Amino acid sequence: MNDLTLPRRQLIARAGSLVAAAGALPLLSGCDAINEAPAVRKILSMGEKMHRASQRALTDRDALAREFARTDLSPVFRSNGTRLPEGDAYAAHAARGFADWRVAVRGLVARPLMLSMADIRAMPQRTQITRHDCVEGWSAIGEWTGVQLSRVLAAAELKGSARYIVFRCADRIGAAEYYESCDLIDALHPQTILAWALNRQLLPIANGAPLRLRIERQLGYKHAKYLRAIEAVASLEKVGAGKGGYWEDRVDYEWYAGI
Ligand SMILES: Nc1nc2c(c(=O)[nH]1)N[C@H]1C(S)=C(S)[C@@H](COP(=O)(O)O)O[C@H]1N2
Ligand SMILES: [Mo]
Repeated sequence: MNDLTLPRRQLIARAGSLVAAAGALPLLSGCDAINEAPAVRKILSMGEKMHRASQRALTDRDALAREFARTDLSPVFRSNGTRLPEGDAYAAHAARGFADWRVAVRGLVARPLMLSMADIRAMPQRTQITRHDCVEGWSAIGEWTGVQLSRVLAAAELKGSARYIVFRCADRIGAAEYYESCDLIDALHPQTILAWALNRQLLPIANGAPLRLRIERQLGYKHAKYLRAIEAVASLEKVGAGKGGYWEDRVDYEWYAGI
């Protein structure tokens, strides 16, 4: 089994067991006296430090997600959830190459925006090769290009009262539109981008055209596709049923889906 297919809990367990093995080595000698030797105590305390360091690395909200090389790209980046939003309106936008698509930036901002895809592409761009982990147990590595969400929020002049960013999508699953949200740590994280290209091609419809969120420190369901609005709010209470996301409100998916 390679890392691509390992569920995140196993990855975390694996990282933990490497650290545990380092800490446990001297104990394997089966000799109590050896534990008293300064060199061994030093090794043991190194294990402790490594353990603390690994905990920090696994929980540090500002840390960067791993970025990969082009040679690591998955041959196919599969799609999941909605693959084609229903309805004539979306079909008409797709037929026009999303030339008239607008993404609203609204809520607790001083300057609400209506961004065209041209507006978004005219801003400074970031490209990143990252691994997408779906809670259903598959992963894929893709190259994403888009604008950092932090730039869009800066252009809209986020107000001091904003605490969360809500993402509104153009697709419905059942009766409800898909939606997601994150806090400002993730919203302003350098790898959180609004992506319009996958593997240097325009984003396919199945993967969220014309614009989708990449929020690399979290699981797949947080990466809202088919973005039509970005809303700054002070609380998630009045968003959906109050848990901050389509799946969070319906099944037991966690709102903070850290990988
Ligand atoms: N709007 C919208 N966004 C969505 C979904 C969806 O159904 N609708 N599915 C989510 C899930 S569960 C995953 S794993 C990823 C899949 O992204 P992909 O289709 O590019 O693989 O999109 C996420 N974002
Ligand atoms: Mo997913």
